[in-house]
Amino acid sequence: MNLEFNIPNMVDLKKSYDEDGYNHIPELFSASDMDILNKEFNRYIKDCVPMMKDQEVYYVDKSNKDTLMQMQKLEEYDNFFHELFFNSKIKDLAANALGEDVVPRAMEYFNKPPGKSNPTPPHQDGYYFNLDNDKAVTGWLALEDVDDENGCIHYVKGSHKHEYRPHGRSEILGFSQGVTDFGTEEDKKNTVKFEGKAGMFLMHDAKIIHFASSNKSSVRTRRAFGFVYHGVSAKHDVEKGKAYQKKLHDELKEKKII
Ligand SMILES: O=C(O)CCC(=O)C(=O)O
Repeated sequence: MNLEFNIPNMVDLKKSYDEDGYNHIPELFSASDMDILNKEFNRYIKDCVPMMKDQEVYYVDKSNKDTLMQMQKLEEYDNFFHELFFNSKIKDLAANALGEDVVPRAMEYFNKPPGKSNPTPPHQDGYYFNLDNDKAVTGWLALEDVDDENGCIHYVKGSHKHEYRPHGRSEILGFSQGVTDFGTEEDKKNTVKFEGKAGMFLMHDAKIIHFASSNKSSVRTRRAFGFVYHGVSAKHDVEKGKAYQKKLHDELKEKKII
């Protein structure tokens, strides 16, 4: 893999991860490496998306392929992305954040197509993960410039130090649950937004509250990869996860959303 990872001091990263609940690396990849990644991803869309299962690919409008908005398990369909997820410094960053070796769980794609996207509701990933502890992280790589207009990520700094907040059905495709009591003074005070260039990398704790607005642009997309890793100490209740996914899948099928 011919990519150069621009990684700051790992000890400092660990310290800020523990304190804030996330890492922010403004330029993990240079503009030229982002060109390589985006070319590989365009190839992926052409060659691999047609092979994916319907529950792994979500469209805002499934009759319009230009509205591709979310994908799961990219690593299973392509060697380049398998390597990026399993054997690159992104995995080292996850292990550094958690303070233990990690197991890759799923590589994801998050887009907000112009004019049609939903907001990302405030949520805590660990609420969906079905783990017996909270040892998990999600890496998030901006594939293009992100800002207020196209829906950059916001974290509630330090929220990983508290208990899970109550979640309820959000009715937003791809984010079936959201925090129901979000918006307290503490939430507002501690919210930090992450505008940045293509190549900006974030890595957040399973318990941190995060969200993004919809894409308000009529021309820009808001494309990003997600990289989910568990710590080796976390046990995944696979059956519980599958049962939830099946229930969700059946509901979405019935409503003709997927
Ligand atoms: O890209 C987004 O808007 C949401 C991403 C997200 O929720 C995550 O990476 O856990």
